[in-house]
Amino acid sequence: MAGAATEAGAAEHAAQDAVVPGSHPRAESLRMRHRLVRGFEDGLVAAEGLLAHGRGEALDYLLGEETGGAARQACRAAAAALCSSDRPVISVNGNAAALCAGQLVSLAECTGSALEVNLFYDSPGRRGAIAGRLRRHGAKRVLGLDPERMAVLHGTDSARRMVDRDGIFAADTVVVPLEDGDRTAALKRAGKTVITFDLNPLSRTAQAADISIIDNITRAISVLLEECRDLAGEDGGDGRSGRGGGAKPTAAARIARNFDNEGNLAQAVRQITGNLGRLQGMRAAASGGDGAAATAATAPAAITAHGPRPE
Ligand code: PTJ
Repeated sequence: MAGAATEAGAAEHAAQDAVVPGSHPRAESLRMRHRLVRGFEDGLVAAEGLLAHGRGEALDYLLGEETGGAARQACRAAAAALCSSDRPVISVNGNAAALCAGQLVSLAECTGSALEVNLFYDSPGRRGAIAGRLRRHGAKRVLGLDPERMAVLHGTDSARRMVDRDGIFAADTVVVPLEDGDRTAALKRAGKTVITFDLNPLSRTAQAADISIIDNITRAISVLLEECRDLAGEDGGDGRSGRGGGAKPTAAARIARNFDNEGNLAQAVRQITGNLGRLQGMRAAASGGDGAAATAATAPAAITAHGPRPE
């Protein structure tokens, strides 16, 4: 049954992707746009979600549209945190569901996490559409749908404050992909470990989270899944076997605990400035200037993620 659902979900994505010719130099980027527009037409994605994707695209361009070392380290730490948590929950919004519903379901299965729909631009229709998409990709249970079971997460005034009593409210670790700001701080105040996917290393969410994966969710989710499967393999069981007592769980918990988010964000910022520096170097070289000097000038030694004010 779950297999048939997964196949239906995969067929849905394949049909959407087929519209973009594989030979196009920016095929992957166009496919992502297409998924979001279809997600909007199907009632999953908020109109504002399309704009949010545009902001993400610009940052992805600066990151070089590749998963850097910082993002890989963050994925390893996130896998360790998920596998050593007792009640992990993956919060799903419209953009995340449109871009990678199937992988979110796989991640939940692999790590024993619950899936909960939680929206900024909330409506019962969008909640239902997102839950339907997750189910078509094999999700057996989706939280965040029953108004009777909702509780208030204090410290944020947006619709995101309404969380499922059995889900985010009771969670010890929450994955919040493509988040919009103050909820991460509220989740942290409630004692939860927060993992985010965010292309913007300067965003409030990225800076407030415990583990910020600075990469496009469409790429990083596969890396995270691989890391979770690796950890599960090391433990000789599924992703959940990392929790409880014993030597391996302690190792996973230690990886998560020792992760330096601030240092990792600074590394992501260097990825951006390095790319910009290379570009400036190329320009200078093309116009006969000193490219090497220009590159060095634009790649300061100690960049912190706290330079410009986060939005
Ligand atoms: O579905 P809803 O109602 O919950 O609304 C979802 C959006 C995304 C509209 C809402 O959360 C929002 O407005 O978010 P923001 O404030 O635009 O923040 C989203 C963050 O995600 C920004 O920092 C973007 O750079 C980043 N982002 C956008 N696309 C991606 C991304 N990060 C990773 N992968 C992406 N594909």
